[in-house]
Amino acid sequence: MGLEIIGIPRSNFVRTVRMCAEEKGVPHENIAEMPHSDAVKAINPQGQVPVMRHDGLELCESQAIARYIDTAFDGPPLVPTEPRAAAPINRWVAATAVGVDQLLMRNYVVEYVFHKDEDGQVVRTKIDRAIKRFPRMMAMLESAVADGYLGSSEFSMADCFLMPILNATQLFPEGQEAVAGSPALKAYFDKVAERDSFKNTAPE
Ligand SMILES: N[C@@H](CCC(=O)N[C@@H](CS)C(=O)NCC(=O)O)C(=O)O
Repeated sequence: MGLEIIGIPRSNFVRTVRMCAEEKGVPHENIAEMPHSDAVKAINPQGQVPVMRHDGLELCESQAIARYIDTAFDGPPLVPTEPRAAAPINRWVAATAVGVDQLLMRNYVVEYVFHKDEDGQVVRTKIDRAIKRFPRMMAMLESAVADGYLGSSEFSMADCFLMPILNATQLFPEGQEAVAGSPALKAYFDKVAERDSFKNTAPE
């Protein structure tokens, strides 16, 4: 059976693993399941997306899925094989999937999209706390992309984790302003956004 990536396309982590598949040239089917659907919980008891199915293997957790796609298929490596070259990529994959995602997605984008009061107004408590931490986050990312890509002078798996987050962050005013005010980060985003892997995984 071919590669199935299960989870709604607007999830940043679903887009990450789809970008990995695209970069490797691996055809895949995206099955747009919501988190906590029965189909997702059958693979991940925590109900989070993405989950993956391939040739009898079922897997959850975006970092595990990305590494499986990278190592199980032919195509350009998304993490260098040489340990010292791999080290910064692994560092930025982890930092992005945890700390960057927590601030920019969970405490900002997700609050804008899902946390509304009974009149349908966005509840800004967490958002207002999050945006105070934007300057330090943007400064960290600005210096991390100084060599052209995230922690590297070459495209890697780390970029597949960061790009969907940066894209979603810029859908809201403070996020757009923060990225626009970080020239290296904005130039990085605009450059990587030209890749087919990014374009072909855009949520409808
Ligand atoms: N550690 C998980 C996190 C995945 C995650 O947070 N997915 C979000 C969508 S982007 C989700 O399923 N949220 C629903 C929930 O946490 O209940 C991974 O890397 O796959």
